[in-house]
Amino acid sequence: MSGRKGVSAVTPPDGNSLKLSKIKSVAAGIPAATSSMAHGIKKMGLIKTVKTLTLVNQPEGFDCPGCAWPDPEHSTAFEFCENGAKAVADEAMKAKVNPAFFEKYTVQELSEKSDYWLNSQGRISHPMILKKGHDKYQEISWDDALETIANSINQSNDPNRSVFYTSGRTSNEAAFLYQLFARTLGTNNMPDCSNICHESSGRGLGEAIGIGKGTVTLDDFEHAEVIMVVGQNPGTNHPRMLTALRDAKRKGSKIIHINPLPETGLVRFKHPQDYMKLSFGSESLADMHLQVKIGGDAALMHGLMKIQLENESLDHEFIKNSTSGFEDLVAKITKTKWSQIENDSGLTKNQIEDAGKILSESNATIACWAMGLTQHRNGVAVIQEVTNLILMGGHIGRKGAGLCPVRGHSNVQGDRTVGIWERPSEKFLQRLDSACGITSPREHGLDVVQAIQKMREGAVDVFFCMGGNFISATPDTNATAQGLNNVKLTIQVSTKLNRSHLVTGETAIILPCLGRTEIDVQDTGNQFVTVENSMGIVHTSIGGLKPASNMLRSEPWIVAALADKTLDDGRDWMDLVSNYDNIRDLMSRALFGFEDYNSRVRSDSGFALPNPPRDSRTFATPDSKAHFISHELPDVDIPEGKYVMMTIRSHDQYNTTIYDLHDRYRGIHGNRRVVLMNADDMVKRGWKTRHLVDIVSHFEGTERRSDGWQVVAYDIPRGNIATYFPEANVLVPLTSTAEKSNTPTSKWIICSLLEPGQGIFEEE
Ligand SMILES: Nc1nc2c(c(=O)[nH]1)N[C@H]1C(S)=C(S)[C@@H](COP(=O)(O)OP(=O)(O)OC[C@H]3O[C@@H](n4cnc5c(=O)[nH]c(N)nc54)[C@H](O)[C@@H]3O)O[C@H]1N2
Ligand SMILES: Nc1nc2c(c(=O)[nH]1)N[C@H]1C(S)=C(S)[C@@H](COP(=O)(O)OP(=O)(O)OC[C@H]3O[C@@H](n4cnc5c(=O)[nH]c(N)nc54)[C@H](O)[C@@H]3O)O[C@H]1N2
Ligand SMILES: [Mo]
Repeated sequence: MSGRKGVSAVTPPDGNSLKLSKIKSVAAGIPAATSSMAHGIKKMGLIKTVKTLTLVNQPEGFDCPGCAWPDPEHSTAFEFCENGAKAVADEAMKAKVNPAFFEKYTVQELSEKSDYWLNSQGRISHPMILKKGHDKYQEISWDDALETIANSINQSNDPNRSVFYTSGRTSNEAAFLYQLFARTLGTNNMPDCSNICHESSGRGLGEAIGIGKGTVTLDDFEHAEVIMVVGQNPGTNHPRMLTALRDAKRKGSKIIHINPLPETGLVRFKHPQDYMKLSFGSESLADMHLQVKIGGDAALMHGLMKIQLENESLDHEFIKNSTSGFEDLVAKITKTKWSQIENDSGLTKNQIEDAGKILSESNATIACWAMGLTQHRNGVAVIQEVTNLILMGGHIGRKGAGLCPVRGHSNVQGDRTVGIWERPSEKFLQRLDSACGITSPREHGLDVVQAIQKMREGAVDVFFCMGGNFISATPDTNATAQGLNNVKLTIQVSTKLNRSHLVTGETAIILPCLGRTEIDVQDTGNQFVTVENSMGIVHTSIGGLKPASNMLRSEPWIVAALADKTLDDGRDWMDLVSNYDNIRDLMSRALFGFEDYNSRVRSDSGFALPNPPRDSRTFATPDSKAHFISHELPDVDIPEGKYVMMTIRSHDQYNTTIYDLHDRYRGIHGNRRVVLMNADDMVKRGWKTRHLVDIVSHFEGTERRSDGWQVVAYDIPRGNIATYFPEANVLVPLTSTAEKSNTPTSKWIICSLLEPGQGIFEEE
């Protein structure tokens, strides 16, 4: 292992005085407006803030780099969202990380800074190289940087010793070129952030309904009678979804919130724009909060299905004609005992009956979910249980009804659609091959966890990251660092500084790229890119700001220039990227659903990709039916004296990017190293809020430790605790992953809480 001496892979503590206030009861409102303006002005200045915020999600503007929630027709004057505004300000900030900055600090010194500090230093302005044995980054020309990467890839005797990671902000055009490059080279090693995010949704839905995507559009929310929001915190992570929920609610829809925490966004909501109409009241959103225990959702779904069976609220015709597996499901559900349902979910039969009744009376139910379901050992299974509940009432391919995995990164869904996948289907590869004149490898590539394992074995020479922050986003930080240190060359295409620039292979390169907000000029003039939102709508994104530095290159250009240097495949890569219409023409031929791409995507609202369950209630499964897939309930018992921990996002972060040290809605300010804990559990240990503890995680006889966390009494079920990602990633075991999707179980980590310095064998 060749890690640079003293480089810290784990985020050092930041912030000091922890301030606490009450859990907020109203989301958004004036505090949201002032918070986003303040972030904007601090980072961009007033004039740029106003200009930038008026370009977000407009037909002639750029797609918000925040989340993948769709925009209503792309047309309101100003689709306001506090956290979208923060994401934009963060990208468009004025400060620069330039060669002089890198001259000032060694990599080891930078690694002692917090993630918050690293991100706030500004936009990376130049290509940089960290040479073998050196401790500082130096400037390098684009040509030399690309030449170095091309040589390393070619010196490696096996294309499978190169790995190409993607984070979900990459445009369709860049992602398509990137996968074409990897497959022409001869590898499917394309792990992406989906592997650690919604992979369980893709896998679960693919098996059940023949497409790994949701089946609703924004319009369906207006016609829904019931909306379930399961394992998701939209007030923070998808704030614009609250507008859809409010509008649905005004039309009479009921909202059921299923979450171990009473997340503020779902309690009351105040649309920031309403102030302009001099309307000051807030509106309540969730009609019911089911405070399920972490991991208790499968049991809850069994309970809800029992009620549907008892009430005969079934779509018999749909079940008979369009599905299979119903009898098996009924047998399983009937066998499940109420005592187990109550024990595992932490809810009473009465509570579940009340929710079940609301569902029984609905003609149109939507189920939404995010990481609270996917990042569990039974992530795939529990999503199939939600699907079973929706299917039995025929709530699919019907107005106002359907399944809605709410995606994270703004183009994570598009990246997968255009080929970023380590397990591509034969159908996809055949069309790609014939359109592009290549023979793609058929052997499956590595996902995120497998890539880390291969790096640890020394089986990876080149690790290329298209965006993201691999070291901080992945599990078991120290184990992953050992893997990265084993690689010969690591490359990061980035906008902002992060820990993945510091925890590297023998040699490391940073390639600075344009962000969504910036004007992209190629040989034939200004370009736009395209993205797909969470509901399968493909539309344009056009940057409007002057680039942060004239040394930045666009992601499509970077891929094309690298392919041009690496491959000898006869393709004119530079011509493809000289006008992105050329890339889209090739995509039209190579991808299903992208026919006439260039003309269709130019319409104001873009176009919808085919979605058989939604469009025609048909299912692209081997027997053309939707599948009820039933499962035994998982074991959710927590060993005596231990806790189960979920790692979640605060209101002031975007994944590993820390905007600030607060979590306003949850009433936590100034410090992120906190453990949210049930007050009765604290009394049992004799602890008060701010008590200092060390956390040890346990998995299959192994332990990981992280010291110095403050306990905070919180409204969370007994036996459950919550900490923030990425600080807590050091505790997530590398091989604790979901069955079938291999997604790390970031919401189910068995832990002990110890007195500072206490050994694990000294537990009482
Ligand atoms: N501002 C902002 N926006 C973002 C992001 C961001 O970091 N910041 N990240 C983006 C990305 S990539 C993603 S994937 C999404 C993530 O969006 P979310 O999934 O909303 O993000 P998390 O903070 O991981 O929240 C998980 C929620 O699930 C709940 N939960 C945890 N375990 C369980 C369980 O067992 N059962 C149930 N029912 N609930 C549970 C938690 O209490 C929490 O409310 O947001 C996207 N949007
Ligand atoms: N414990 C725990 N771990 C988790 C999760 C969790 O809930 N708990 N959530 C998981 C989830 S859902 C996800 S999606 C992953 C996220 O994993 P990643 O996508 O790998 O991480 P991000 O923090 O989103 O990446 C941030 C970096 O992306 C770069 N960047 C930003 N915009 C652009 C751009 O336009 N182009 C390029 N090239 N780079 C850009 C910046 O340099 C920034 O520092 O983390 C996962 N990890
Ligand atoms: Mo995500």
